[in-house]
Amino acid sequence: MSETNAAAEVAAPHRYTAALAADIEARWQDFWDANGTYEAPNPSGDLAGDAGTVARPKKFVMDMFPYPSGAGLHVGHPLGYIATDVYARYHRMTGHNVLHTLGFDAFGLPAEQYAVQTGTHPRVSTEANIDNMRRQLRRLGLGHDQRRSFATIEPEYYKWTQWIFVQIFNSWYDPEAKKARPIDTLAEQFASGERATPDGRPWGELTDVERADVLGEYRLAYASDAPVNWCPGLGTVLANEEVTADGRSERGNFPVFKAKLRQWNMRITAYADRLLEDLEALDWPEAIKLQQRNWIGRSEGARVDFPVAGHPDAKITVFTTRQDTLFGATYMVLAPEHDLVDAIVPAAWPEGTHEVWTGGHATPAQAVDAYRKQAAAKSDVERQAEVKEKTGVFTGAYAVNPVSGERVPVFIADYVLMGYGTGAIMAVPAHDSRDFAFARAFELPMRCVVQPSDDRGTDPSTWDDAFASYDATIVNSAGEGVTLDGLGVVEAKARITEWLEARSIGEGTVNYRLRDWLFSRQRYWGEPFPIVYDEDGVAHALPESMLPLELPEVEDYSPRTFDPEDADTSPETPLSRNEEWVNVVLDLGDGRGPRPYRRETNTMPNWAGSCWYELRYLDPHNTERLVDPDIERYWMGPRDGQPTGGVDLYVGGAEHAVLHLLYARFWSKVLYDLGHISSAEPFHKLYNQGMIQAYVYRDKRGIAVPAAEVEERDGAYYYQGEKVSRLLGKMGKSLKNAVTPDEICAEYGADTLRLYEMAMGPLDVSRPWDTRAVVGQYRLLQRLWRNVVDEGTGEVTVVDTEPDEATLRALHKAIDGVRQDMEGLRFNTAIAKITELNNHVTKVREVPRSVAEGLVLLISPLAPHIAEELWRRLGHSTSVVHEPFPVADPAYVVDETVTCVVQVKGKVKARLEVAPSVSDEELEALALGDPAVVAALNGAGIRKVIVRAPKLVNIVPA
Ligand code: ANZ
Repeated sequence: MSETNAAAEVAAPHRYTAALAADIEARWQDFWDANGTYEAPNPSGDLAGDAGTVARPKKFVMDMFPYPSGAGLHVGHPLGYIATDVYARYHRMTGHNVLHTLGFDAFGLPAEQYAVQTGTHPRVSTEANIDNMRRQLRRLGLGHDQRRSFATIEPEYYKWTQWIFVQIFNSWYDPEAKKARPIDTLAEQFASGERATPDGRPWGELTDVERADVLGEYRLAYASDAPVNWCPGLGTVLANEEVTADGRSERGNFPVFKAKLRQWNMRITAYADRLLEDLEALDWPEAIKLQQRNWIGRSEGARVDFPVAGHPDAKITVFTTRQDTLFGATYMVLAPEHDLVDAIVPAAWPEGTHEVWTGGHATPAQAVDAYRKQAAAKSDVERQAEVKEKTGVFTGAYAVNPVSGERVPVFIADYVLMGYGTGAIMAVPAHDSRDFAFARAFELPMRCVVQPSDDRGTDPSTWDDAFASYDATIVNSAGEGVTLDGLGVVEAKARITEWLEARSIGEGTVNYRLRDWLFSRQRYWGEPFPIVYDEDGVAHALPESMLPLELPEVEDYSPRTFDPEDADTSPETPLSRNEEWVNVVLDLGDGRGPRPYRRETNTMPNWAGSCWYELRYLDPHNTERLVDPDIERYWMGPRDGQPTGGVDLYVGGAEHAVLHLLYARFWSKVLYDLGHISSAEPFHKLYNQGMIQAYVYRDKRGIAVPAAEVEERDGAYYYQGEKVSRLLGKMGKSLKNAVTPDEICAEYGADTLRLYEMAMGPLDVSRPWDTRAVVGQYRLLQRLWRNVVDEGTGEVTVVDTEPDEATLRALHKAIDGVRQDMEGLRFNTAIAKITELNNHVTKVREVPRSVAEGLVLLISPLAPHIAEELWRRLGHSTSVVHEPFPVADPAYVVDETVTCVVQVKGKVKARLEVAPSVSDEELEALALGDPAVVAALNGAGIRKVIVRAPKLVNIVPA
């Protein structure tokens, strides 16, 4: 402590200092815990409570829950948590039953990687991290209902994650009902003959294995052999959403390869249309909705069959969004992995094959083989990149354009992806840029079938690029039985689709970019699948009585050591090493009695636990059900303005746009369809907070140096005497610029930190952290304190008098403004208004009690500890948390009045006090009604009234 500080403390022992703040904050945090201040009652069950509170309108305010990292929190993390806390507190004070809590998303790779390095069980390190985070969060004074907090790694929680998996496994999507239904209903359809089996045999004649295979084609959770993203570096497969644009793992930046592996998938594609449609009713940022729409990527087009010349049984089915350009299809491309390729490749190059088509290979088979190897090394993203150099090779086969009858060569090329559409395209080089580039490189013919709207003419060989437009007319498209010439694109698409359908060689279809969700990971630290395989390899779900299936102990958590760069390695799961756990004899209660089974040894991806956690907050201790239906309906059910139901405010980062937010919506819809919940959407209102950024200082070698030790001199920055560069970046341990909330709380108190974070700028905008600026909010709290408490004696100084007019106006304007800002999550402007009021009060010699109390109530959602303390000192015995938020008196909310002069025949007859915003009409009416003016006119008529609102009215009598 400096000498001046020490002197000040002697003179002002009751000043609001960091030490006093620490004392106040610890005391009130204990009080809140002891009194269950933030406990929100449920309408029934073990958390049932005060009926009056339950009868209030509900508000469910939620954060995206954190992963408990070993590094703990830095000041960037709680930005959203503080914002939701302020919002929740405001709503508690405006008559709502507010559910606000925070759990931990605690399965995941970092704890497992740490375990591999140190041998510490992931549970041990994860629990220690959770304890540390809980301590850090508690220090911030967040008003969480602690009874509802949990971590996804608790067996009591993941029992229900597994249970949901079983529900998904045991259901199928009925396209007629447009919803998920129990798989038994499908089996009944097969059994009754209402639905034909794939090979037409009666259901009763199928073996158990055959039936299981048939149903597996429909289940919403299913295992399949498919090309997946295999990441040897992480020893696991990854979902598309977890692979970066450069084809590497989002986590760890390892190369990702395509490999065919048997994996569990979730049939999210069945919900593509509903996931799109229901976006409309959600109160979400447009940018996130757009990302989801693009990710789902709905395209309307057609499938068209092209016969293969010389192979009467083979046909190539393409997906196109531009069937109107069918006459312009001059070649075809199959994805290199396409199943048909091997069947159509001839033994030798056909007569007259163009040299550039062969890639210099002696036979088509050699060319195809070499090209496939080359393509396998690239990721889908690389393959789709807008590179000018298009590569590919001729298969030696020809197909027939069904509308023109023309023979068109069939190529393989990596710009056609196996995982999209049918993995085959008709190429229309005149009207598609990729096809244009390819046709140029391979000297393929082009035909213009869409009239260019510019002056390039209709000979594509003279063009620089394809002419791609939807707003144009079709030309050169007349064939047998159908002509498209003169039609617009939309009509042409309809006409040709009809023609194709009439001949059964094509049909209109909708295609989605969205793929099914790859749901298994070859890792240890995740939920075990509640699945066992019988001796025939048929998968069975465990009955509910066997859940939770707890994660077993293993000797070694690490994935088998792989060469991270080698695509030919294959995964080995840690769980598979525990033979005793894997091989079991169970009676599944299905009438088959005890039998030997093998357990599934993959684990669920770390997204699973966050797909439904909002539901568990509602009824966290329920051992009988996922959530009690009455409790679920109370907090989540649809209501006016929220037709699909859901959480009232969900705050988190925009990076979850297509991962967590899409997966959680999908699980909600399945649970909704199966009748387990009443809300078809998990999150009604979504808000993305900005990021707290921090300066990163780097030395000459580009290495980050500790930001706290950098000195500024004359606008330049120095670390240990050496000049360093400064750039705004992320905050974090690795950039050596992390500031922890613990440091700021120690230096100023949690209330100051909360105010500073909320005052930094609009919540959705990223902002740079500046430790030196924090003191500004500290001073605000010191002035607030002084407005109520004598720093010397500690006595409360407020007086029981009525405030003057100016103070009343300042108070009610602040109340009015703060209310609006709180509703709109504009906490920065709310703080500005409170500061203005506080400054006004500072100038008042004796502060009236009503004004001091108003100020305390206004600031209490933002700075709850000091507010509780002052409220108590002002003589109240109850917590400020449940006090009603002040309501503005409209009479004082209008701005100060201005004086309007009213003249009759040029002479001043009256002065009116009016609002500055008064309209001409209002002012004229007021002036003409004024008694002095009426007297001056003395019954004379009026010739003219000149109004210059708000200052002047001039009346000219007749
Ligand atoms: C002929 C055509 C003519 C096409 C034209 C476009 C323009 P979206 O809108 O994204 O759905 N395509 C189809 N399957 C493909 C695959 N597996 N890999 C790469 N490209 C594929 O795109 C649909 C269009 O992308 C389809 O329509 C097809 O090219 C191509 F003037 O067919 B089009």
